[in-house]
Amino acid sequence: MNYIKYMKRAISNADAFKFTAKPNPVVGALLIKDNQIISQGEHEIFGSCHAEINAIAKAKKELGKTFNSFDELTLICTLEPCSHHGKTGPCSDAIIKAGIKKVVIGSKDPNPLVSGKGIKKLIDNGVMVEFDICANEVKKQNKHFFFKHENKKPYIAVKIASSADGKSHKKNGERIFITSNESREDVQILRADYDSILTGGNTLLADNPQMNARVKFPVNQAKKILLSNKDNISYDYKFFQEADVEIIKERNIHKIVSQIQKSPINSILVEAGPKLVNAFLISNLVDEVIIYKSPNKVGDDGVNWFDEETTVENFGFTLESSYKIESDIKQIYKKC
Ligand code: AOF
Ligand code: ZN
Repeated sequence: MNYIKYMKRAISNADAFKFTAKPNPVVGALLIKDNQIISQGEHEIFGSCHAEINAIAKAKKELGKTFNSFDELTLICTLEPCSHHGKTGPCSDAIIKAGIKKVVIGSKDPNPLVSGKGIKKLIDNGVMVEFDICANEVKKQNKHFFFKHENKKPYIAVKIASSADGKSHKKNGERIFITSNESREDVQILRADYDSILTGGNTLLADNPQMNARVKFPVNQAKKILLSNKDNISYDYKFFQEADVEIIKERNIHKIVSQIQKSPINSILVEAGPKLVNAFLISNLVDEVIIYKSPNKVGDDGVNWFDEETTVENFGFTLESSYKIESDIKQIYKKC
């Protein structure tokens, strides 16, 4: 039987939850009998039931109507069913308990807690398993999740707003908006895509930023990470409002990143001033730089993002894509 069209359907179904399931991967599952879909389930919200569990629960309502026993059904799932006790119980146990005898998997789970163990458990319990059906599409859909586990580091992007003459802000601290309203709206959507947003104490004090994703769709908001070694930070800053904030005193960027790697976070968006941004770039741990560039100049009383001779290319980045947002330009640079 050709399972590809069902796998593609499960991938599309899962996509609806990409902002609410994170930092978990999005996962879709279908239970089919011959060429008929009996039920569809997805992992909808971080911490809630996994896709397979939702698909099984929905199918139970059909039992005795469209099918008589779970051994008549094939489970299609985009990710290897889990085998661990996380926020929920192991899906592989639930599949075995339901009596499902055939499972078709998109990609193996790269999470070391699961990787291969879910498949082994199913096979050891007499379930027929096929895997690597549209695996690349599943990886692309969950790129930060796969990146973290395959590269043993979170995906790190640095976002900056720059004037035409390469400035970040004014030397006298006067608050100015470098880029347009439309670019700042785009940043909201960018934030929605990340598991964590990281900034430094100087940006907190100078700008009092909120740094959450102010978008019109449901989002599991990013964890906020503040790098600061000050002991008496006031919690009145907007950054702390309705947020899960971690303050890290460590200064070594490699140590900070490996600490974050141990948490469920797959991706970090760095939104900070020139000092911290340059420290991240020098650490060689950054995977992407996003520049919102305005056509307006700030002039000599502005602070440069980079030293005279330093450009983002000097840090090993290449322009991958760019597009206009009103009068600004958004440029995406990747490591190559
Ligand atoms: C599945 N089905 O729908 C998803 C899976 O803390 P938990 O219990 O939610 O477990 C999270 C981990 O489970 C996650 O890191 C990934 O390895 C796997 N995700 N597995 O069987 C699902 N979302
Ligand atoms: Zn699971």
